[in-house]
Amino acid sequence: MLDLTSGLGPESNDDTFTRSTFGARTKDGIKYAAPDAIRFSDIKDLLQGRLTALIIPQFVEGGTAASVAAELERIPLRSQYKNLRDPLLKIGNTLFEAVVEPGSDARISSSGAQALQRYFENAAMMRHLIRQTCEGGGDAPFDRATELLKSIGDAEILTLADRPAFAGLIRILTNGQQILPHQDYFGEDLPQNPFALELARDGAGQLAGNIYLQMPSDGGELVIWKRTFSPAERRALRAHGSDYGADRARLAQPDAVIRPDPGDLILFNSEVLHGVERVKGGNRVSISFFIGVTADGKMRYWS
Ligand SMILES: O=C(O)CCC(=O)C(=O)O
Ligand SMILES: [Fe+2]
Repeated sequence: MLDLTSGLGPESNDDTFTRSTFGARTKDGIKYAAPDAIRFSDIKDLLQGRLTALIIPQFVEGGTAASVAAELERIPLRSQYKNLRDPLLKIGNTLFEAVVEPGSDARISSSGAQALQRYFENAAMMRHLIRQTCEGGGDAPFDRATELLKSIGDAEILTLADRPAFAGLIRILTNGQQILPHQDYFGEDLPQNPFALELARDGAGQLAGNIYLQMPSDGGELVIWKRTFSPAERRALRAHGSDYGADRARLAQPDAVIRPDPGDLILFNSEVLHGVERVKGGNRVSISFFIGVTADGKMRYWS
């Protein structure tokens, strides 16, 4: 039986700004920066709401992003979220699925130990498969993202009961699909875990990171509302027929609508409400992960 209660394991504001400007530029709470301009203070700014999003344009060169997306789309081992009705395709398994009961509101799975055992076995295999596949396209973008985090602070894969989590989920949204507004927070899935307790402290929090490999011709924007709704508020806002997301019609205008370019890496606070606009004309392929940041500055990533 696995016990998850132990172990854890220079800038400017200006109007002449363009996305391709090197160094760093901030406009309307969105910071665009080259990889070598990223600092741990940017992570803090995202956690504390001074920044809505941090965009690293062309983190993966456009041609590489396209070839990696094409290679990844050939992997037959895809799955859908076991605990969501929406048929969202992905390669790799999320911790959320392993610990949360299908269709529940963040209740821990009763088949917990077995599901977790499978999750950890799958994690190692899938990380290997995805890395191999990406290298076939000439690059391993997720490894580069974790190298970037390591260059700015203490960043490691999240471990649970001394076993490494899976990180670097491939998400494929097909024509007509969207991700409804939701919040992602480790503590809601595993509230008693020591890492969850660390993330609940003042100055700690959770970011989402996505590397966009392929974008549809229309739609697929990342949409962010800079506010957090309680579980009860989210239940009240829930879209008809959805077991996770809010009804857009009941929400105010979002604070940011970002259309990623292929190759961009974007970080934002996953604890605020966010979603993805309906995809039209082609698949949207991304590599998705979370970063839990503790009050003393440890960054632990998983998917
Ligand atoms: O794909 C995106 O732009 C964001 C997906 C998302 O909900 C997340 O990363 O938490
Ligand atoms: Fe999310």
